[in-house]
Amino acid sequence: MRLIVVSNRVTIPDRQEKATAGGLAVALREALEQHGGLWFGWSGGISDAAVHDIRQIQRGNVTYAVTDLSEAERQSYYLGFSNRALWPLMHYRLGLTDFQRSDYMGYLGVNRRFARALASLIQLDDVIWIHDYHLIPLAAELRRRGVTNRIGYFHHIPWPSADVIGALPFSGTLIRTIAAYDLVGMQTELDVRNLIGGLEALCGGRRDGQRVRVGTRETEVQAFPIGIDVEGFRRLATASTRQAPTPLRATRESLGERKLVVGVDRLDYSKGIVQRLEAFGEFLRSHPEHRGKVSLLQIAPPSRSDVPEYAELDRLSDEVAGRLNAQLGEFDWTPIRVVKKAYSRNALAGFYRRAEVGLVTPMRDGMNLVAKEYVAAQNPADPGVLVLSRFAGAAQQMREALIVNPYDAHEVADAIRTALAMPKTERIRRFEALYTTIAAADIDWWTQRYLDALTGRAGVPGVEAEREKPRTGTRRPARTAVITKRPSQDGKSRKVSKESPRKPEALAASHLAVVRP
Ligand code: ADQ
Repeated sequence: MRLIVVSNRVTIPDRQEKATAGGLAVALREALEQHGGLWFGWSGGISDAAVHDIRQIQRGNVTYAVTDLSEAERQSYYLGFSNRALWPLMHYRLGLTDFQRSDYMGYLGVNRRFARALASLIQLDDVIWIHDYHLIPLAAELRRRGVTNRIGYFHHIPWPSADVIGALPFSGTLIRTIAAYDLVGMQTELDVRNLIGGLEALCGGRRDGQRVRVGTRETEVQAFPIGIDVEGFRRLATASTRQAPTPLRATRESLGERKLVVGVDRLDYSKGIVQRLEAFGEFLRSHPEHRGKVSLLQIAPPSRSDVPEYAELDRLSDEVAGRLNAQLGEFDWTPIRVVKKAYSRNALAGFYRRAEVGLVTPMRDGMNLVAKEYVAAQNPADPGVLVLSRFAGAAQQMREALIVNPYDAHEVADAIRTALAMPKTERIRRFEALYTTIAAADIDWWTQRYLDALTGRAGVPGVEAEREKPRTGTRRPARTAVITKRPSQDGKSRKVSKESPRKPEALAASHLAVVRP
């Protein structure tokens, strides 16, 4: 079997990239290396000759096949339909959803062009794994060209109910194309239910357990909550205490004894950054004893700045932080620091570890990897506390976080106070439970479980048992919940064999429940 991964953006690895790439990019690359494969998508570049030009670059046994977009395609497919219609709609923000017919046509056009190019590269035994909302109709376009291979889709962001999706013009036609996939992966059980409900309500689909029949096609919809490279992140964070990257050293020096609350997000309205700043202001107003003793560091690199809503958010976050600092700050204490740049993964790991509170309060999020990174980075002997929005997919797994409603500034403010005052034994208890959960369902577990389901290997006798054995020569041994790693109080991790209290499969079932530019 050869694996083909398709995603909106493809980054071709160079020597440096390994250190900066996110867990998902690395995990997908490893899956491709394991099977030999092809990664197809947009190069990130713009050129007028886009229509004909597919560049293939070989790295080991992985081929990267990329194409540029024309400026018109970038405007309609990427900035327009993907990021001004689908993104807000999928995040339950109907008011921000801007539908233009010409954008939708551009979106369909790019999917058609990708399908034409990809179809010529597909071999008989290839398994194709398509990622995210930019590419929903891609499988249908491939089927029209006679591709009969197994094709899977993973949807990284939330999927709202039929009522919300139904507001999008042509939503029935678009969603119907989902049925061209053999397997559709969602982050949570709520997303699964919403998608199946949408297929029933808008496309006349008929449900049979986890399978839905639409017309002549049948597709399977399942939750696969995405994880991170927990062990790798833990190692980065531990290393940061010995050898701190420069930004971290400077932050430590300027903070002194002060406590730190940290937020890390792309600058995106779905992440609730402005609401979080206001909640921190509320915390300082209602608990004045903390003034001068704690600061919020919000790291928020701008993304999609060409979309007006993002430019407005950029302005608003500066304004709110400036106002709160002016109202509440002292000559020797700045309550809120907003830093709008990207950091290396080791610097991020170090910031997380230094912070007594991780503030992850999106208004809506498919999963939210920052919540998992924050936990992975903690010192097991003296961990910080995660405050987590109930509207992040991660909240379905990470029950021992302080779960909050991000729309309620008072509730978030109270949670910050509770987190800062939490006794060490309680912090350790919560941390250990959270760490066990995220280590059991890490990024390798996710990739393997999805590919097993897509290739039909899931449930085949012997496959599970084989996966429980540590695989020699790989980065991380645990594929299932049964064997996992737990950090000991000395900061080193040791392997624990146990009957997991929460097998990931059970987690996914029990919940109502590619780093992108
Ligand atoms: P995103 O919306 O990009 O992903 P998220 O899950 O939070 O959101 O992942 C962001 C990643 O970017 C994290 O790994 C984080 O460390 C990194 N990052 C953020 N700020 C950074 C900075 N300043 N410097 C360096 N790195 C930074 C989408 C969905 C999510 C889903 C993921 C994966 O919106 O809900 O969890 O896909 O499926």
